[in-house]
Amino acid sequence: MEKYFQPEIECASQEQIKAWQDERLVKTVRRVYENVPYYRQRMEEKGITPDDIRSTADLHKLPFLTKDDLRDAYPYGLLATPLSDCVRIQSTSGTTGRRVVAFYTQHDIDLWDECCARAIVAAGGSKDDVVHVCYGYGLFTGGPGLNGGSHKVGSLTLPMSSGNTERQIQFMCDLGSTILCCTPSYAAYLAESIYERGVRDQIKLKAGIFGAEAWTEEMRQDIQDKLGIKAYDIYGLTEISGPGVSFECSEQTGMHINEDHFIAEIIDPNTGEVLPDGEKGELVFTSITKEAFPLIRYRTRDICILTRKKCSCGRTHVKMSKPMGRSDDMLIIKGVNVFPSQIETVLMNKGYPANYQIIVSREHNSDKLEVQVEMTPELFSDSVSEISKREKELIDALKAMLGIYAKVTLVAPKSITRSEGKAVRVIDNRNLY
Ligand code: DLL
Repeated sequence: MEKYFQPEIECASQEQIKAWQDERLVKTVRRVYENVPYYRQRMEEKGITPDDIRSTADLHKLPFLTKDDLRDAYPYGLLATPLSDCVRIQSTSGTTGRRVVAFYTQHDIDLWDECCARAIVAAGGSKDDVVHVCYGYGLFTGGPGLNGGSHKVGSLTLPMSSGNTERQIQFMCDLGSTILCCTPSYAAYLAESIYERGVRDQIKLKAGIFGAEAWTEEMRQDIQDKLGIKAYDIYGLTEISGPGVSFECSEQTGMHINEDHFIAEIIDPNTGEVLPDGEKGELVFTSITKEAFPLIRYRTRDICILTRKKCSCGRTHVKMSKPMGRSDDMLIIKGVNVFPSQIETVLMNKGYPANYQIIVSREHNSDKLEVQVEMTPELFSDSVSEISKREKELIDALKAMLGIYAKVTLVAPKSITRSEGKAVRVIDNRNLY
């Protein structure tokens, strides 16, 4: 049996899982109430104390936490341990200004690595594998998470980070990578490049662990066929630790949530009402084993379904479907989280009116972002060089705000169709959900 397949935990009975969750929830709530003034205040506003939380059945009494709360509490407001006990910070991608930062003690890193190790083992990984990690390293959690998981499993780890496709393929051939970890769009791009170079027979890949963005079953099939591998989904978010909150097993029909560390709920995004298993709604997480940055009832904005059907792999932890959309307007472009409001802020700061359209597409497995911006009659110009200068200015300002390139097209006044209802700001042609 592989070291990080932990049947005593991953195949535990429902009663055992509930017992762990009950005990850990009670402890976590007491600890955050005592150590984090933010939580204490929010609980007091609701008229509850830790004595009111005796088991998971009382979870619904606790207030939700949102990304805005995290931004308000930036940077240290939700820290539940002394800063000197923390050994790492990671951050969500793409947001500037008040970012969301997550803190980790060594214990938190160990648990996170363990979650990623479970994902690697579920994808067939062992100490004999060469795990090729081309998620980004740095503040983004993808690289560090899978890197840590691979070390725990004892696999040989290639910390490639993203980019430099030529070198990725060369190392893959020379060093015999067997498990590829990256975003599904980069996997598809790599597959295409490997095909084009005619080196498919030099590749020893057997599995891929792909996540951080939405991808379809068609895309999975395409990557599997082109690379001759099994492609597994992995889910997570920085706020709750990073990748490995849930992961797919050999059945490839949804991702097992590590229920010994996280309690999952599905709620109606409009009313906040908790929905039964099998119903579609917004996923909410409570972390019950984290020291530095435990989040209680954190609203992920990801829309999905939870199911507890028996799984052929033997794992008993609840499964979440692939995210089927978001309950906010966040886009994930090239793996970077982008809010339309950030684009609007840039345009307003540069004196443009709020008549714009964001067009997202996917060409050759790479996301493309275009912003069409209407000029006012005052800004309008017949001079091509004047227009290109303004477009370049906006491209630079958007790059500074979002961290990624956006093509900017200035269009004539009144040329963007006006809507009678809500303005259609985003046209996403990728059909991801
Ligand atoms: O994307 C962590 C991660 C890294 C997950 C590597 C998997 C692999 P954030 O940048 O904080 O963290 O973005 C989190 O990405 O709320 C989802 O909307 C989306 N997301 C993550 N995994 C998946 C997935 C990382 N497998 C946000 N399918 C989440 C669809 C995903 N969406």
